[in-house]
Amino acid sequence: MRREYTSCVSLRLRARRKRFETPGQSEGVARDTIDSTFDQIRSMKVRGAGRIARSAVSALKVYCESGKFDSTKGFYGGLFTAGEKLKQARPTAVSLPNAVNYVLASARRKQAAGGTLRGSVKAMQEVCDAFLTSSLRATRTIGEYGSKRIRDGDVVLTHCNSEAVTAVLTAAHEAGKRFEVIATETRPRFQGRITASVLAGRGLDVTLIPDTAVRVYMRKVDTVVVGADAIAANGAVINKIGTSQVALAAHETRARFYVAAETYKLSPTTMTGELVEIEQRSPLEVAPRAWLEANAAVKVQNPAFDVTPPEYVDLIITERGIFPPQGIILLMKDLYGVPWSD
Ligand code: RUB
Repeated sequence: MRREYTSCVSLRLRARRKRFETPGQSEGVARDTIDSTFDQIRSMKVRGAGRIARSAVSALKVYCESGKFDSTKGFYGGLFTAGEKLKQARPTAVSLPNAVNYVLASARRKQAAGGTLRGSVKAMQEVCDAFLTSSLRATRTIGEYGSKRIRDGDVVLTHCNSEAVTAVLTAAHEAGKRFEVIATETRPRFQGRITASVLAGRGLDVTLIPDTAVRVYMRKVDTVVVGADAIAANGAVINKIGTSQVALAAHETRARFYVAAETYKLSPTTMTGELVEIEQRSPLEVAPRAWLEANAAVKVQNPAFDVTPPEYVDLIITERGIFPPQGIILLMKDLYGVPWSD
């Protein structure tokens, strides 16, 4: 479990399958960090939309700090190449391109404005730091806002492992509310065990259940709180596979269904009708190699995420306030502008 919290910066550098080319910069730690961060995200050693975003930006910061750059052009060129590579590590969590684009958009503006190499490097380090700080602050704020929605005596169900959700539940616990948490185990990667272990470690009352038991337990659940990898312009929520089944069961029993997500999980491209790509992962996460080989005629599908339609979502808790899913488009326009206006 400890591995789940490993910062990309401190990761042991590993053999690399794909090499990252850094124009104008010597060999070294920057390339290793970008490549190892890419691998850590892809292999889910770093996982969860928020951590993925911070991990990528931390790697860009290491790039800024580590090199002897030949020129400003070389520095920015390497940063753009690194950012573009990192964005490819996992397809669904929009936090990743949003976080990297935040850094790269700033780099484009600063490059256009001119300036010394030293000033450029320093400025980009500060941009990375600004993202990292505001990301952590956003999660804390969501915890504070979301905790007010948890009532004494509630039974709260959550699925997968989300830092935004654990922030909500921890803040409610610290505010003295007494409630019970049910955590689904979240097959095939069992992220629910992380949630259960983290919350129990903080003194919360937690029960771990198989995913297949959700409908049985939903009868006693008052509130569901889940995280998000992406939120579409229509308020649909893309989160760990199984979330939409949890939402259906909650809808049936009239349990409230809340989503806790930082605003950098809003997907701006969905404003113009783009769909969020759902990651398909290896069959080896579903069955062991020997079984797959013995049953070669069996096709295996392993989608990592699913889409919960807005009709099944009551509220989306962000650091900018709490919104019904239908209100998300207003927040998106505010943050990203109106896409068809330029
Ligand atoms: C993790 C997952 C989480 C969201 C939100 O999926 O679906 O619910 O990423 O997490 P995976 P957070 O384990 O495949 O990355 O609130 O921590 O950003």
